[in-house]
Amino acid sequence: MNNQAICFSSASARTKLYLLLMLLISISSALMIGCNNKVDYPKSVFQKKNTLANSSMASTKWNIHVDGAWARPTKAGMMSAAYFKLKNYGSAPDSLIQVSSNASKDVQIHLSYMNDGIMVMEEQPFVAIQPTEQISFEPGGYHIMIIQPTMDLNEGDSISFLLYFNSGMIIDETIQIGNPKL
Ligand SMILES: [Cu+2]
Repeated sequence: MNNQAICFSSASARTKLYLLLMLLISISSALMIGCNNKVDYPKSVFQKKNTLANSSMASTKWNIHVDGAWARPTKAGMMSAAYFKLKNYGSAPDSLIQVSSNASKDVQIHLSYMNDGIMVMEEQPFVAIQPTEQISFEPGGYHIMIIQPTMDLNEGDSISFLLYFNSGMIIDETIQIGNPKL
């Protein structure tokens, strides 16, 4: 009841196209829940879903790894972004459809690109990844936008992310604050 209300109010701000895509994604995956990242589920709920997802997957058909993850340091209430590489080692295409984090109730998949000489960014309903494909989430491209983190994100800290895929797979990833290459 309460969850429904939260979903509704956050959905009203989105475009019709986005709603349509979300609807299609919902239909295509029984394990996908529409507004997860807007609701503070206890960790145990996620773990239960993770087990369900794994038991319904055929061995390595879906097998996606996260590599080199990091997020920008920032203060509570300011924006941050997380970056990583996704590599599909499986034999089936899949799509990243949603991300949640313990650092913020509002975490979005974004794409930055140049438009008439100006860098803009746009929320993405999903990011598809083909077998053997590697997709870089990096400054100036795809990134995970952390809207108003509820805590300071200091260099060396780590925060948790859950990456939801269309196959039902959920990756539980701990991400370090600060670029390890800088
Ligand atoms: Cu962004």
